Amino acid sequence: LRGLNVFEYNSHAAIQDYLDTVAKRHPDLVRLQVLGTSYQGRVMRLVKISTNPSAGNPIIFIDAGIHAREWVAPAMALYVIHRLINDPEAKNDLNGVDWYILPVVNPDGYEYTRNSRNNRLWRKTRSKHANCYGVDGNRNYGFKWAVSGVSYNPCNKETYAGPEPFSEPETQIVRNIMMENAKRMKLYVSIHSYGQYLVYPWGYTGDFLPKEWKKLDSLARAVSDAIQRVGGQPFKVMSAGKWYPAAGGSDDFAFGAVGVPYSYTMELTDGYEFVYPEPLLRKVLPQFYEGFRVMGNQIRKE
Ligand code: ING
Ligand code: ZN
Repeated sequence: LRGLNVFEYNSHAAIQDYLDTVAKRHPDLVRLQVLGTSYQGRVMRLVKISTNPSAGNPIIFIDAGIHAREWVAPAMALYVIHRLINDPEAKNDLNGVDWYILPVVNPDGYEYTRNSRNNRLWRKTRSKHANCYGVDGNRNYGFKWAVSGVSYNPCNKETYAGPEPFSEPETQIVRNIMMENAKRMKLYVSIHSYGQYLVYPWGYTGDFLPKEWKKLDSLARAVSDAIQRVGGQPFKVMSAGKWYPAAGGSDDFAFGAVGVPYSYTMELTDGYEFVYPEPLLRKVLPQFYEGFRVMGNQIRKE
């Protein structure tokens, strides 16, 4: 693995090196697409894993790390890449499904939490608005933007929605991936931490559910069951807005604006808040992988 351990928290640069390595070793399976750069100029690349890119297979799109401090999320995304590429048993998971993975949506924030002593719990991007830094990427998407659960104050450290929808280059990049692949994109998961929740639209309101909520709910429960079967912790399954209403999230945008039929926010781990112990990754990442496998199976048979 050329110096990268998937059971550790890796830097954005190390992750990029790893992606170069796997793309070089598996040109038949892996393509890297440069999407643009973050506010501070870090490269953002989409990992496309497919045994047959020209078949027009349904796409599962996974992103992680929109919130800087949620380190287990990029680790999970990278682990999914690792399994899909290296595990002979995971070859089944590649049948008839294309996996598109963006492991670090907010690389500026991620590096900020890694490198500055006092900011391990930074959440937002690192753009500058008024005299303060950062936007909550998961309040910045342009569907029912800012109608609930946001701050309008650029200095709010948690939920500042931004001056306008998609003010951030990082959320623009994710929006573009979704729009460009809208027809084939059948499932979207945004990985976060923490709390062991698997939630689906709507996030902007808890007053009602989308009419397709039963499909969303039952797949989420199947994912949770699979994780439990291998000794993992089950997910609490509900609509995001029933948990707490907040608008401008990526899952609502995917579902409501792009028309992705299955759309989720996945909150990994519980008991350690945002600072999940690195030694436990070896145990939980393989458990969570079983959940992604169930998602693949569902999309394949639709
Ligand atoms: N939680 C998400 C957040 O952005 C969420 C989940 C989104 C809940 C929208 C409800 C509505 O607040 C974390 N951990 O970031
Ligand atoms: Zn989050």
